[in-house]
Amino acid sequence: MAAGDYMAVRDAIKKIIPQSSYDDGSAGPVLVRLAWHASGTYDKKSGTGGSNGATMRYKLEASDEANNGLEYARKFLDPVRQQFPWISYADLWTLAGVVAIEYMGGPKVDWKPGRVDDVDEQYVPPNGRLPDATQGEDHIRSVFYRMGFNDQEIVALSGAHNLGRCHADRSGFEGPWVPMPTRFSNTYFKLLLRSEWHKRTNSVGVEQYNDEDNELMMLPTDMALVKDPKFRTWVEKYAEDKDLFYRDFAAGFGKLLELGVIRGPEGKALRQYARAKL
Ligand code: HIF
Repeated sequence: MAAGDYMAVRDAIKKIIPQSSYDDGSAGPVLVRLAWHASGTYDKKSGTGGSNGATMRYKLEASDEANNGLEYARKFLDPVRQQFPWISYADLWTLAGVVAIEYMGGPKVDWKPGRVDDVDEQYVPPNGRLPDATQGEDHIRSVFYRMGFNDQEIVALSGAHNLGRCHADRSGFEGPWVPMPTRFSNTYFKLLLRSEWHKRTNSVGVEQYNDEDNELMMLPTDMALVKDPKFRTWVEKYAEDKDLFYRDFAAGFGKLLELGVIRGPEGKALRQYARAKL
C-alpha cells in the first residue's frame, strides 16, 4: 500500500470498528475518547502537550488515571498500524477518532496528516491535565480555556458524550448517557434538559446522576452544563437544532485535534523549545 494513502487507512479503521465482543459491539466510542485524550493535554501558554508525538505511548501518560481503558483503543488500532507502518501513531489516533465519529453517523470532521512521533519520553506532558468528572463549571472552564476553547465550543464538544459509556473499573462511573450510545446525535442535550436526574451513589461508591430507571447517567461535569447559565444557553440551542450542533461540533473537534500541531522543520524546533520548558 502506497505511503500517504490515507483513504486506505480510513477504510482499514472502519473495518475494526465493529467489535462483537466489546461494549455495545463497537470500538467507535473508545476511539473517539483516545483521539480527545491524546489532544486534550495541550497547554496554550507553554505550547506543550497535544496530539503531536503520541506521547500516550509512554508509561507516564498511559498510566494517568484519566486514561484508564484507552489501552483497548490503542490495541484495536494495532492491526491497522501493522498494515500501514508509515503512518505516525499521532496521525493514526486522531484519524481514528474522526473516522469513528463519521461511521457512527456524526459530521465529517476536517483532518490533516503531518503529526510526528519523534518526541522523547522526557517531554511527555505531566499527568493531571485532563478534566476530572467529579468537578463543576469552574474546573471545566479552566481545563478548556487552557487549551484555547470558549464556552460555546466547550458545550459543542460535550455532545460527544452522546457516544459510549462509563465503566466502573476505568473511571468509577457507570453506564451510558443515551439509549443508543453508538449513534451520534444531539440526544445527550435533549436528555440533559428533559430528564429528571437523581444524585446516586453507584455500585463502587462513586456519586453520579441517574434517570428514574437507573439506565442512563450523567457525570457531575455534564450536570454543570445545565446549571451554569452561559453553558445552558448552548445546551438549549443544540438540543433544538441538530444541524447547528453538528456544524459546531465538527469545528470544535477539528480544532481539538490540531492543538499543538506545528508541521514541518520549524515545527520540530518549536516543539523542542516548548517541551524543554516543561
Ligand atoms: Fe469524556 N468521559 N469527558 N469526553 N468521553 C468519559 C467517556 C467518554 C469527561 C469524563 C469522561 C469529553 C469531555 C469530558 C468521550 C468523549 C469526550 C468517561 C468514562 C469519563 C469519566 C470513562 C470510562 O469509564 O470508560 C470529562 C470530565 C470531560 C470534560 C467535561 C469530550 C467532550 C464530551 C472532549 C469528548 O469528546 C467518549 C466518546 C467517551 C466514551 C468512551 C467509551 O469507552 O465508551
